[in-house]
Amino acid sequence: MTTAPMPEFPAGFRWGVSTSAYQIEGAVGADGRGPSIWDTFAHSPGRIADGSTGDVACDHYHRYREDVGLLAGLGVSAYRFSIAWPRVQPTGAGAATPAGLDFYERLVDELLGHGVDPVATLFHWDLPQALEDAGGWLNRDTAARFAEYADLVAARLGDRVKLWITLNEPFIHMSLGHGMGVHAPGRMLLFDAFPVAHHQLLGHGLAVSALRARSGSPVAIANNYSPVRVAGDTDADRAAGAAYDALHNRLFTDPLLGLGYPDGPGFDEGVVRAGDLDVIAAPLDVLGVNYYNPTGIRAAEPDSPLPFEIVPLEGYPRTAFDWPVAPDGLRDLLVDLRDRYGAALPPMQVTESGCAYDDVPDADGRVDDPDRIAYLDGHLHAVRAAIDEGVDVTGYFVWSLLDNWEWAEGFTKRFGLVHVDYATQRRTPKSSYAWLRDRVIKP
Ligand code: IFM
Repeated sequence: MTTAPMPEFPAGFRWGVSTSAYQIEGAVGADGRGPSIWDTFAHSPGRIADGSTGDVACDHYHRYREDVGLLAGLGVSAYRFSIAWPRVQPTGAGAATPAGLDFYERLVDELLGHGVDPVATLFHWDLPQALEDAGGWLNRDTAARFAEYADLVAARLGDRVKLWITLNEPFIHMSLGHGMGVHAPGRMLLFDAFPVAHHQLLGHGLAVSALRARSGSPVAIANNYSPVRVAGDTDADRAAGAAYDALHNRLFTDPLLGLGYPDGPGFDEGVVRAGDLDVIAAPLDVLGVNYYNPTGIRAAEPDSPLPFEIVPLEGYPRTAFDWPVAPDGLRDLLVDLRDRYGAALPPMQVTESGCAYDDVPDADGRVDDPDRIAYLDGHLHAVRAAIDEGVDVTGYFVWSLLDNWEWAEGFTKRFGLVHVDYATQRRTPKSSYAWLRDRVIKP
């Protein structure tokens, strides 16, 4: 597939790919790992589209050397992975299990040996089940436990991890995991899930201090954003758009950047204690931006439990997830974040951007994925357009290196630059892998 020439990116721009522990590692019983909420959820009948679990996933725990080889072949300067909390603390408390940290130490050293910067996310949704049994993120104590866990990880890896990311997409963990019940732990609290937002943010702030005490490396959080496209022109439609924007785009970022919580649906600050907002607003070195698509919003029907209605956006190509392919949304998002937060905003890195397609090997075993190439091409031009408008964006990570276990969708959605045959664990780089290497990273 031919695409327009890729514009140049600033010197030192960080090219990376992202993954997460439960989606690729497998080996759920290895080396003393405890159960997480995703083990429990995936093994509960009816929760996962294809009935699968992450028990084996991409078997990355045993194949990490091969996977680091794929990273090195791609030419990325960074790899964003997540650390499974239940490998480090099987019950979410107490001393670290050395074998769990050993795995991440081997991975980090392998990356460094290939000239790839390790970027470690501490929480990508796999909470130790024992903490969930004690209330999970509804329980304020989980924030303190998270900081202890951060301290244990940084004590071992603080000299080698090049960028820390505390939480991945706390909005998704709150909304899908605790509001709607479609992700682990499967709670359906709707707007009563607000304490999950506050306690994740508090845990983030406490973890920032723990990381800074052990490591000189920069600290970030990876938030998921979705620019709002108001479908309709009534005041009610616009109010619905503002409510959704507060929930998805501002609930986490406003307090992180020192503005406190915005007004929004169900934002009951009864759980917020004196001093919490200062902890949460600990300065960040980088804001991680995960972007997939904008969201269409209009006013809700009068009997709706929600103050907005999500509507499909017409006129865009769609991925296999039925998500609209809208690179303009990424440019708009980056510019809007700069305009909204001004001097309070640290440099941004796009910590996830990618798409699912039904990629199948051809008779010769090759996997051609022109739609992914077009997707990445459009989104990279969007990042460049934002940089041209003066926005400080210093990196871009593709989601994902490998096809992997896509949460409630199981193995039915393939996001990888590398195809994985789950029966054999054979990895096959797709045409997008070669395109990214040859046209973007090492032109
Ligand atoms: O696979 C997920 C990832 O874990 C978090 N961000 C979105 C991706 C695609 O749904």
